[in-house]
Amino acid sequence: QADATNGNGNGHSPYLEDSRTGLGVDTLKRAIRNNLFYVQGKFPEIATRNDYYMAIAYAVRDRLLQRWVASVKQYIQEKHRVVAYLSAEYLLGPHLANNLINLGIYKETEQACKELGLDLEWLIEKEVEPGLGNGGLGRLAACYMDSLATLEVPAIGYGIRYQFGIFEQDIRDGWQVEDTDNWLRRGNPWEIARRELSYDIKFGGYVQTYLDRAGKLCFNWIPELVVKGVAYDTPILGYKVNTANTLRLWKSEAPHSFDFQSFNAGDYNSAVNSKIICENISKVLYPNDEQIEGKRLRLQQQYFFVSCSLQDMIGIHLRQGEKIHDFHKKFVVQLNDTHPAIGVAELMRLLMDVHQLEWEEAWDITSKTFAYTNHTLLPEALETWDLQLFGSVLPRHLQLIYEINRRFVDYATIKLYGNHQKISSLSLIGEGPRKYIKMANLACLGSFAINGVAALHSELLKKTVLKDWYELMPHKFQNKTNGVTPRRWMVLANPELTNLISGKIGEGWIKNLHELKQLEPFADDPEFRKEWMQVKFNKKKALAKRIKKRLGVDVDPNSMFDILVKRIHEYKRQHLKVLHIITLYNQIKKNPSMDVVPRTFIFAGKAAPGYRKAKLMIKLINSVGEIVNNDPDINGRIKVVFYPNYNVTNAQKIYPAADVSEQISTAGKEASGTGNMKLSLNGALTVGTLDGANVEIRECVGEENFFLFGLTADEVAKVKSEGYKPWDYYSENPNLKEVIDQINSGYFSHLDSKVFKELTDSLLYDDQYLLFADYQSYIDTQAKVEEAFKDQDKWARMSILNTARMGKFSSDRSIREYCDEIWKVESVPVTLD
Ligand code: B1N
Repeated sequence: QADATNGNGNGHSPYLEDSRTGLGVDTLKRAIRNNLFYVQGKFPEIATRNDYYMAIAYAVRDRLLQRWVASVKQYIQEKHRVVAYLSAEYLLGPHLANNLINLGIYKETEQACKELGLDLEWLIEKEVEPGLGNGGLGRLAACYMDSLATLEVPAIGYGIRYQFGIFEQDIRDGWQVEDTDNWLRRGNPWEIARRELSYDIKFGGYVQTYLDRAGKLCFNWIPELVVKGVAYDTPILGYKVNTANTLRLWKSEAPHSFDFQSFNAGDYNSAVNSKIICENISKVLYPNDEQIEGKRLRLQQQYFFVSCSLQDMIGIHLRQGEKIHDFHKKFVVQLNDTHPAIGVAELMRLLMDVHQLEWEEAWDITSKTFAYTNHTLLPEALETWDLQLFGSVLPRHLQLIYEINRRFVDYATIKLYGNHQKISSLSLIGEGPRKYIKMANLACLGSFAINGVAALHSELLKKTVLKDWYELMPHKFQNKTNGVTPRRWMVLANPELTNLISGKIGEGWIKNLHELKQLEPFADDPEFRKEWMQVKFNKKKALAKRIKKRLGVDVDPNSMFDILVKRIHEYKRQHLKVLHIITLYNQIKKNPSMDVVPRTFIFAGKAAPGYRKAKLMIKLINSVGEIVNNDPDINGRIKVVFYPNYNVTNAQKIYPAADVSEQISTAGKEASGTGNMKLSLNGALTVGTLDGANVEIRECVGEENFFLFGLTADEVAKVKSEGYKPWDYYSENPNLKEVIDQINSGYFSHLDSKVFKELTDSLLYDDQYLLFADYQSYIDTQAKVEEAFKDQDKWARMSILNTARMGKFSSDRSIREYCDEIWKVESVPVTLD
């Protein structure tokens, strides 16, 4: 038999590879066949596509487990310092292909499948991705988990195992329709339930105060509800290393499957009810990106996963025979925005009420444990909790926050010599018609480091929302510019470009993205440019095929693919893009024979279900598309497409096909952006404002390879302070006026002039995000884009230089900086025995 392999499947080794760890083709074949039989209980004649997917997934999982067990074993035995990343969201994307790449067995598995008569790619497409996040923040957490493992840093990601992730989006009659995301429907081969790892989490009730025998004041929290949190672990493997870290997500359950007291008393309904209430906590992800909803359930979710996680960390620490006093030496806890900021009060509670430490020591440990990343300046995204609501869910934490605040205000009063305005802005508690808790302030006070996610964002933080904190504690403030993992966003999403690049400069860039710099000389090589553009064309052709299949719309892969994909939000200004499209449309209508570069405008993104204007923006895009795509005067020269259900899976198909990357937020509003990085890495040229990480991308790729437009953040602030009047721009710019009047006339809505009124009125009379102020600059810049695209050779050069100069934007670089400058953790190479 050809089962004896040496890991390359060539059968020359004298020993038989273990079918659960071996990496050779023959061994993989054997593993897949075995799994089909012993895990799925099927044989080839009756196996479904899903059976085969599962058989392969379990084969890969076995190989992950070997590395995972080795990693955990080594961390425990050698007592390493560990990073705990706390995030309410992880937008992982499909696992199978990523794990094959990181294991280094994509080719071997492809071959094994082929020999079994299977198409690996077809099976990969079968995977339902875990959509446990909204957008950039959740995806960043996923990239960071990949980089932590790749850099061999001991780390645990903690979060929530939502039963339903981000909703699935469908478009009907141009409108967004939401459907539930039942991602666990067919089971999840990538997780391992850890039934034995569970914690009781209390909610509501009241706090008893008493003196113990030594006369010490003690607090006893008597809850109204107790929920059990059960750990579900997903191994996260690094790229071509043995390190596999843990992503530990908590599922909420009832402590007993029934409330037997009620059940025996005949109250069946209330018995079942309590089970439902408990399970509700991890039931569904809140689909609001950067728009907080002060709902009780959301606070319960936050506390639930944070308390489980901190109890888990303390357990790990104490089981290693260490002292509670050294907790902050074992763990550093990164707060991914304020969603887990309740951890500051919870660690105080655990240290004092459970582990009997005194206040001073508990605070010393707590404030050496946490670090806080801020992800937004938008006022509507800054979390606050109504104090009454907060107290009814977390009565003990309310007491603790009052005490933390009392001590802090005393300190601040002396430091600030009684500057009341400043002190009240720094206070953890806001006053108004109703009192509220300010989570950003709790995070700032309880953390030893505070960082923004791009250079501009970190500067603006210090000047605006966190100004008072910066002045009081400047030493805490840092910048950590975001990054993305080249494994998923190049190697996996764009194997063709990966091969082209590696053929010239080797594979080192996959782990050290700065090496892409070596591509620069090839930008002058006509042969390389041709190959480069051929890869781009093939990716465009593949996307065009998907568009045809999904939407029935024909798009020409020779046209410029102009791409705007991200969550739908007014500040991201998808409607500015629409104004450009209509302007172009009007130009062609007036001069149908004009020489215009054919363009395909591709939009994608979800709107929060309760965000009316965002949903209206989707309708507007589709309505404009319907007219433009079918107008004989246009004759297919411009096409508008809204690709439904933007998620990681679809993003992997879209980025590689982009010629133009639209990054057009109002300057000062997008904290960083990460889609901007993925697009440029895949050779798209950016049209962008000086916002978020665009600023740094432009610095790196060179201003001659970036299409800049619009006001700067400072100018935006100035225009606003001087009393911005959008109407003036409207009345003074005939093209703009024509576009707005046309939308208002019902031209794109079957003559119904009311459909888009909410949107056009908000532009004409408010225009918070300064679309009108940036309109002409945007139109002029788009004309330059068009000119540049006409010279395909020059375009190819610019495209290559974009990729070649993206080295900085690897999440490996970001994580290195976090490790060195915040976490103070070191790499631990894992050895397999
Ligand atoms: O975080 C990303 C950044 O690249 C984006 O610029 C930023 O918009 C995004 C509340 C958020 N900020 N805030 C959120 C998400 C969910 C939620 O419930 C806020 N997302 C961002 C990564 O740094």
